[in-house]
Amino acid sequence: MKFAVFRRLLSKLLLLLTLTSVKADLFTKATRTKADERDLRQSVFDFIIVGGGTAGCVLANRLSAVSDWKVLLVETGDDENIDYNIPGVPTNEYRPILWNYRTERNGYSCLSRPSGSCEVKTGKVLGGSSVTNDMKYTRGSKVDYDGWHNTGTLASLEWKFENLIDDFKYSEDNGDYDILMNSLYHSRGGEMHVKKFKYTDRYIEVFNGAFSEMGLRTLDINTNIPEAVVNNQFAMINNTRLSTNSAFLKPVRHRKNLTILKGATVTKIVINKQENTVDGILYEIEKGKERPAYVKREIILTTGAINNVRLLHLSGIGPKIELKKYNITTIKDLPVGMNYQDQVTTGGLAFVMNDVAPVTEEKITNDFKTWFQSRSGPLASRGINQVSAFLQLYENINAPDVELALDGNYIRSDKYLLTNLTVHSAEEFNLPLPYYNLVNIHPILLRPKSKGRVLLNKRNPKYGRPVIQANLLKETEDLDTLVDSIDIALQLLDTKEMKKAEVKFAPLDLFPCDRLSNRDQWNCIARHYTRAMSRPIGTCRMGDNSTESVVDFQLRVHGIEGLRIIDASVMPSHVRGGIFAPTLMIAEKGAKMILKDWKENKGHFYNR
Ligand SMILES: Cc1cc2nc3c(=O)[nH]c(=O)nc-3n(C[C@H](O)[C@H](O)[C@H](O)COP(=O)(O)OP(=O)(O)OC[C@H]3O[C@@H](n4cnc5c(N)ncnc54)[C@H](O)[C@@H]3O)c2cc1C
Ligand SMILES: *[C@@H]1O[C@H](CO)[C@@H](O)[C@H](O)[C@H]1NC(C)=O
Ligand SMILES: *[C@@H]1O[C@H](CO)[C@@H](O)[C@H](O)[C@H]1NC(C)=O
Ligand SMILES: *[C@@H]1O[C@H](CO)[C@@H](O)[C@H](O)[C@H]1NC(C)=O
Ligand SMILES: *[C@@H]1O[C@H](CO)[C@@H](O)[C@H](O)[C@H]1NC(C)=O
Ligand SMILES: CC(=O)N[C@H]1CO[C@H](CO)[C@@H](O)[C@@H]1O
Repeated sequence: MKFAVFRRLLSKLLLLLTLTSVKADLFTKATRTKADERDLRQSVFDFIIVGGGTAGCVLANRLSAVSDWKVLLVETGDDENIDYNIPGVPTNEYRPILWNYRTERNGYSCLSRPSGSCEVKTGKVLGGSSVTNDMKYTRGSKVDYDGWHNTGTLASLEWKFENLIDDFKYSEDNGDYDILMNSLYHSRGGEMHVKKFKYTDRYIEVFNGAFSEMGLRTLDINTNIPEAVVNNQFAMINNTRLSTNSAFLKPVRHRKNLTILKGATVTKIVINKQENTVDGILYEIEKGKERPAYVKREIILTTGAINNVRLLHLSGIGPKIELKKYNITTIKDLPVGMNYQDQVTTGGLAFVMNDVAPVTEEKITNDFKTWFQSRSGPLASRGINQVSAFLQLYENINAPDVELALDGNYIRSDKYLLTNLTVHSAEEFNLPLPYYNLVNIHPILLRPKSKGRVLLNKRNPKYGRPVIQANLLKETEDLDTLVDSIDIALQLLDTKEMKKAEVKFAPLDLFPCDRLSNRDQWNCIARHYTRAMSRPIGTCRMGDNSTESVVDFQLRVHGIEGLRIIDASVMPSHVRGGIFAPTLMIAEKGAKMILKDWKENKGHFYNR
């Protein structure tokens, strides 16, 4: 079996996906009648949700449950396709359903990545990044949330961990009994089903065993513990990816009070300058043709930490000096785009498995058939991705600093060419995840200190890619933590489990770091082969006042009435895990705040 055949197979799959999404697009356009559009123009919505991503789909469900509220959801992307829901297929590679952004070149990180910058890819499809992410369900640690709380600000008490557990549990439907036993943290009956994969393979056992041998216990990382080897739980049902679109939106699409507009990009939030209230939005289905939609109560922005910045700046909400450069009149001077943070990792650390049987095209085709017919087989798994180790490197707090995340990849079997294998080709997926003979160990820095910012595109502010000055690894402390964790990862090779299974260090081509040794070499590798995790936060952070934050602790934009931001961008700092589950929690909490405000304070703060 030749390498080229595998690539062809994967690109065939990609092409198939592209074609189906194009078809879906044509179909929606053809069936969207003139009458629908007139309806849209003539109606005034109680709520407009901008962005149908991870948080947006949850909010659309919760708000449209109130029968006298009319809700509009606007999403740039199109419908989700069943092909995106095969657990073994990495959707984070499907360009048609991604915002393909890059960080700015900075001279100290991402140095050997194309054009000296790192990719940042988030989802552009109904369900957003919950369709393109790794599906892992991790919540982070108590200290992270407690750190969002400001002593002295009563409203921020809501964000202490003890006051968030119920918001996590509200949407949870946990399918693993060993995990459910801890009922302080877990529950059943919500829309978001999470579960471990049943399917396992030899190397999942080997890595689990090796981490255990190193002293890590197998525990549920969502119970506020500092260290563990984790058999991950994933957002899935019946061995099928469960995005927030599938879990929250699809079941309520029939609601008459809910209008979903796909393939439409919001280009402006229209603000009444005299009263600092929102009138509505402008959106485009075809480039350059703006159409309005009007709102009575609130607009809720959920386009994520990068796209929120573009939209707010274009609408006159942002740092005055920045907006002035584009001749945009500032309506409210706020630090929108500042405080950008992303988790970070590095390529270059990989292990090889020498006795993996060659994978044939026939086998893969049969495995696809099996998955479609019975939702089982290897594609009903995420391969080695199912195992992670959370490590506490320093003793100051009771929480992990690094997650060692494992990514499997298949390299053609004449493996002795490995010395010439670049970091890039070691990381590029050739086959679905369950087929692998190389494992990249990605040490993820969970609480990066480095901060950056997002700005409008200089030449094309409206349609161009936002400028992401991510400043990854700017703080040397970040680099030190990453490299410290690599030392621990390398100890894996000394375990009996790894030796017995003949797992070896993969000598990748690490130019220009190949001449260095030890710590100097890993420092060099991390600066050259940096990877952004694409878990951006912070650009619309919550806080006390408009000098330091964009929204208050009720997620209302400072100084603009009727505008809230409810997604990952409001997080002031990272939590020690992924941000999918935290974003769900933020959406639940935000929805509760909206319901409460309109019930109790009607006729007071918001009534116009
Ligand atoms: C490759 C990858 C793997 C990840 N893996 C994990 C993981 O395993 N576990 C985990 O916890 N986290 C993971 N994450 C992170 C996590 O999934 C996301 O950060 C989180 O889901 C973000 O949610 P959000 O609601 O803020 O934004 P999104 O889900 O990205 O939603 C934003 C939505 O707004 C739409 N939109 C943008 N601009 C406009 C506009 N102008 N008009 C209309 N619509 C617009 C977008 O198309 C998108 O649908 C991963 C992220 C990536 C990219
Ligand atoms: C802003 O306006 C000034 C004066 O009208 C003009 O010279 C300048 O080119 C404009 N800049 C942009 C980015 O449009
Ligand atoms: C799981 O999916 C398979 C294949 O579509 C289907 O036959 C089966 O009924 C599903 N099971 C559940 C519990 O939904
Ligand atoms: C590796 O690459 C070098 C330079 O490109 C080449 O000379 C060498 O033959 C290659 N090694 C193998 C084993 O292919
Ligand atoms: C704004 O809030 C921050 C954080 O609470 C505080 O340090 C700062 O002094 C406040 N600034 C003003 C002008 O109130
Ligand atoms: C404003 C509006 O359209 N309200 C309708 C919402 O849906 C309920 C029941 O589906 C109708 O009774 C309302 O008229």
